[in-house]
Amino acid sequence: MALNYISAAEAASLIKHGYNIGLSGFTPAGTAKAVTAELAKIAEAEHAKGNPFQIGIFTGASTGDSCDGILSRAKAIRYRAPYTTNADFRKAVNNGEIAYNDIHLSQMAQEVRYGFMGKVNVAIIEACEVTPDGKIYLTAAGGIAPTVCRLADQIIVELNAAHSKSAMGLHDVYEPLDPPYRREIPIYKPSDRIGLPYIQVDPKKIVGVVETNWPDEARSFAAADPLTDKIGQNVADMKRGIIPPTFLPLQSGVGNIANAVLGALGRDKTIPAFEMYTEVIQNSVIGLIREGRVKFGSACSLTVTNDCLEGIYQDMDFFRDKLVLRPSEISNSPEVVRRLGIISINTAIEADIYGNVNSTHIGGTKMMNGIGGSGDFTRNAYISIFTCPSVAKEGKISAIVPMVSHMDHTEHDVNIIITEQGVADLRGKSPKERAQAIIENCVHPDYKNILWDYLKLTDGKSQTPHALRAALAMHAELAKSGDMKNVDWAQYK
Ligand code: 0RQ
Repeated sequence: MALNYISAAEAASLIKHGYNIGLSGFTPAGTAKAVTAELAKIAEAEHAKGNPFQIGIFTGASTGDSCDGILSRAKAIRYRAPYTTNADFRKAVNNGEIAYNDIHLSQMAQEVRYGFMGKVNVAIIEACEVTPDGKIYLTAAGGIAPTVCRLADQIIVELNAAHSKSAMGLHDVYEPLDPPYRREIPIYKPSDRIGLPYIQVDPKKIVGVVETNWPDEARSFAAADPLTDKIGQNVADMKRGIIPPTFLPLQSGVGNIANAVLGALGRDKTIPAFEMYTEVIQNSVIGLIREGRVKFGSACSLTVTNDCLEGIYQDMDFFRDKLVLRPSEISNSPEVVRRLGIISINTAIEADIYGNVNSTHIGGTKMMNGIGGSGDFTRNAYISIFTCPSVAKEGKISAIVPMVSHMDHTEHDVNIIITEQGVADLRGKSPKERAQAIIENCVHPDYKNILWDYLKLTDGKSQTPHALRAALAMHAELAKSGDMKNVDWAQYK
């Protein structure tokens, strides 16, 4: 059956008000771009005529500006799941304009399959190749593409020449059966391949192929600075402990700190060359693969700068047996993470003195990005680590507080907290012992006495001592005076 080549505008016109669209991609890597940009124009035109036009978006993780950004500004999104990083989307969510369902990334594909979010009407899939018999070769990310391709009534392929056809073979496409028929996911080491290098779809469902040449919209990272370097070094220094001599596969979150942490781990030659079983591969990991410090990378996406991606495509003969991209429910599978014994490293917005972590909300109410894959890895890791600078906003905010204003990762799941000040190893400790370790090692000097004084307000004896009226007083003080340091415990005595 011949493929039907159409324009991005023609493809967008197939998407109607009220539809749910399923997108390829995970972070700005591998996501649809051209059709969503045209869809925003349709939404704006309909709104100008006084007609409603809004859709639901199901995807792997964040997308780029040409999806979440453009569609948010066009007020074209009714519902979206999961993780996003776009500032305009964030603004719309916190203004109450978009229903945002922030779920664990490993659960996204199965919740769509279970029907929890409604029907997938159209899938838009970025590909580096598509064949008339329905083989779709993905680009820089796996995401939930296999699932939305299978469930959607119609598939639009964005055939993007900015991705080299040498990406063919990078993917290992595997979709588990749903309960009660699900079996184990047979991955026993990060490099195991268990599926196909393409998504096989019914070619009759491919309603159009849109040819584009649109590079991924991944952010570039700030160069490591003394603060991120110190955090990275603190992570490298905590390798002591009960880790097998062969070391264990690493997962690392996304962002400047994560990038710096990987850089520091790579430089520390007392750590043997290691493997990654992670969701996102950033620039630093590609450098470490080239240097032989990382032996293998299993991930959901190559969230790298475009020059770095170009370098990988050009050196595919070198990278082919050192990288694999998987759907997010496999890259982040709790079953596989627990089996392999992953060391997970993610970034906190804030942590409390007992080890609970807030990864998603500013001041307890405003969404930042979302939980991403941090929960998939943290709860199931061999060792779970959270890093963050000890203070934010020129020192007016302490990242360590008496009680987190929103909780994503509980004290039961968090093993180690690391700031530029030092390392709090919480393994094997009771809550009261954890509080001592966290305040002593991780808190900024400006806040140490404030937190010791908070503990004096408690009975000091309970399993988890709190003075409940004062537990969020540092947040309340920030809202009132703009500086947590002004908190006055006297009123809570
Ligand atoms: O504000 O943007 O105004 O400067 O939060 O903080 O320090 O730049 O750190 O970019 O690495 O993001 C947790 C959000 C950190 C991210 C989070 C302010 C701070 C700054 C950003 P500005 P930084 P990063 C992998 C795994 C959750 C999901 C996850 C994230 C802005 O890492 O989304 O881990 N993680 N997924 O000033 C108020 C505080 C603050 C604060 C920082 N306590 N109070 N503001 N900020 N701490 C990803 C995937 O799953 C795909």
